Amino acid sequence: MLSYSEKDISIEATDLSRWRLKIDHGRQTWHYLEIEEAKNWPQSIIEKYWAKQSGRTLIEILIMVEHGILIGYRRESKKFDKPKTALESARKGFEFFKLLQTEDGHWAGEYGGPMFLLPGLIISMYITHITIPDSWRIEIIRYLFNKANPVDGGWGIHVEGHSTVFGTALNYVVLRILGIEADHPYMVKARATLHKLGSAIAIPSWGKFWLSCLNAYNWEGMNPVPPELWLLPYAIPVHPGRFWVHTRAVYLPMGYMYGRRLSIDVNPFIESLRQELYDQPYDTIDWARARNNVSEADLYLPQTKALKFLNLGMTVYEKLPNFFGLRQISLDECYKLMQYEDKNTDYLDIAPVNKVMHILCTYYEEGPNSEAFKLAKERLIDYMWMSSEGMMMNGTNGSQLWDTALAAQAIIDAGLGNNVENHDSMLKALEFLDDAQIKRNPTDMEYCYRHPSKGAWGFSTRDQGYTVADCTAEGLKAVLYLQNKLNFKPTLVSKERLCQAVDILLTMQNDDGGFASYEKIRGSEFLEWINPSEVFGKIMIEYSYPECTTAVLTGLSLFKKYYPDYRVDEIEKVCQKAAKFVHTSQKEDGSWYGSWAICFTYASMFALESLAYLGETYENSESVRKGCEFLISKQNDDGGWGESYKSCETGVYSGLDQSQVVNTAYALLGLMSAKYPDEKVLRRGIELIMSRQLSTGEWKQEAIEGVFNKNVAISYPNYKFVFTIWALGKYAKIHNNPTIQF
Ligand code: LAN
Repeated sequence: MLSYSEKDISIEATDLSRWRLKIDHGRQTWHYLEIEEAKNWPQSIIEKYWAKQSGRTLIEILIMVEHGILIGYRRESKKFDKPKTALESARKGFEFFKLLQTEDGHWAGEYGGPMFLLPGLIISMYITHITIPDSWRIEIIRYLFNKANPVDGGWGIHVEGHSTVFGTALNYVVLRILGIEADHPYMVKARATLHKLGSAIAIPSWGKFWLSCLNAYNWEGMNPVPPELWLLPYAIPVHPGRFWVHTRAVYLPMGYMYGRRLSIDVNPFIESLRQELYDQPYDTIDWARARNNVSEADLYLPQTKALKFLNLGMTVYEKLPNFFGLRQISLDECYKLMQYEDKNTDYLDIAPVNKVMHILCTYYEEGPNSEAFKLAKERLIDYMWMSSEGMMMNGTNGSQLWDTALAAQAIIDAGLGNNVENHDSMLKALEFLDDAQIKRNPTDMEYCYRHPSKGAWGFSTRDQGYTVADCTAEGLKAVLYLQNKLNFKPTLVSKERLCQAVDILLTMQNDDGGFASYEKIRGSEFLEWINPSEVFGKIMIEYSYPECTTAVLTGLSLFKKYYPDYRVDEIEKVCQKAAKFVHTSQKEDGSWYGSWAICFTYASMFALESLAYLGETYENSESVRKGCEFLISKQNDDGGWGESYKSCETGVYSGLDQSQVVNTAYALLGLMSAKYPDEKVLRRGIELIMSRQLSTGEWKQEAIEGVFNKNVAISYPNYKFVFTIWALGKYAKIHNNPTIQF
């Protein structure tokens, strides 16, 4: 058995001191520079393995060295005495976090976690003959070796998950494409795990798709994804235009590839993969049976009867003659919609999964020398993130807007925004928010099933261009904070543009009063019965989410305060309906379920904050009292809170014995919004956060923070700064900055 303890030392790495993050209007691209070039460009590091040992991200280290905080191996300069008060701790925390702000005013960060993104990228690059730069190759190998499960050598659906066929088979293929031999000890171990889990036959449908493109699986082994679905009238409940925006974005190119059964020609390498991935000869595989074969280790959502029935129907349909040339007509329609997606997002596409599928489709449809293929290729780098453990593919092209909007509010709420030394940082943040607001609607938006976006903010950059309800609300709030709560009153975003953001939000409320993520709910929940993904929950349609609803509720309420003359009655009505949703979505035990970060502590923080905006506090609201009691019941003996991503997976609170600064901060912020009367409880939480602060002012990376689709964890490394500083500063404000002695 191989020891993984020293794996990062034995694995080849690039010279980490030569990596630089380039910033351009929120765009983040990592570059591996020549030594001389690197010398002239700040952000340099000295000790390459230091990062791994300290648990810091590469960008944190690069910046620390640049600012003289980190000099040499395991030595830190600019130390400070342990803060004695919560305010001092917040101030020190921001002193550090401020260094991570990029020159255009946003906070950059890694956004990894899902382990099914790199495979799509590398398989697409392999098929379309895009050269994989050597620096990427080395660092992706290192990342995957670092993230292999130490026990069995496999990979899960996300970095903290158990090994699955989806993760193991696909990342095994990535490593093979990148040049690792099949008899490498890591590969031998991973392969053994793969075979134990059921071999690649039992890979979930998205994996069947990627392997089929490679000709290492057979399209017959995949349940059909007929592109003709896009030709149905929109009135039909299963029209894909009604699906959740990400689901339709993925099934569009998938349908195109499936519809054409596009695979590369078999070559000796593919022959070899066909032998390695299966525990039986490739020619003997019964593909019809393989369609519904998914490993127990992977299965999150077993197939329903409705899905089995639909699959059967579609399989029969696939065998029928191609009436009226429908196949070609639907392929043309799919490709046209893909072109809209490319153009409307400046070739970024909504997320990494459809991005890399588009690369394949464009290659086959327009060829490698086409302008479209060239433009699409240039945007791949936007998804790559270089970390101290190697290179990964981010879950989006970054979390720029989201992190910056939250950070600005945190700093101002913490009472640090007016400190002279922070003026520049606040002004920069406002400049970024101003720049990142989306200034136009998508072209032919009705035709391509898009929600309007003029005046909205998205999750990452303006170019990506997708409206997100809570990002618009947090962007709006952050601008209102920055333009109204600072003594020096900077103003960059006009009232007209703030009103545009409000206009968008007012179009997004669902009938139940709640707000979803990107648009209003368009389909019936019954569509979940035909969720074909096997590994993701609740992806077929939009849902009203407590986090999104509460963000919009607080955003609109704050806007109304500063601009009481704009659409007040409508805002009032929308807020009342939203408030009702906040109440009805509260669970029996007083908590709220969070879908986008972990989990009950996260959503309860948002909910209690929004109820406070409505004047509901511990003293006067039964609902708030129940919310507080829920939080109190989960406080650990050390005064902190710790929640596992399992909460999101199972829907039942799952605690961690080891408190997490991030969960602790969420709980404290919720309790403080509620005006929870027992200060001792808060104080214990604050003490925990302060005790975890390092001598540089930062907090160490702890467990992964975010989640999506019930089953996938994703990291938000900036949360360990944003929410801790926010909680510390708010506590100091409320409790008059009492001295805390250690
Ligand atoms: C995100 C990230 C941000 C997140 C919040 C703004 C925090 C949330 O409140 C609303 C939903 C949203 C915008 C969101 C939706 C789903 C995303 C885009 C992600 C979790 C990041 C990655 C994920 C995307 C679906 C990953 C690609 C994978 C597929 C299964 C298509």
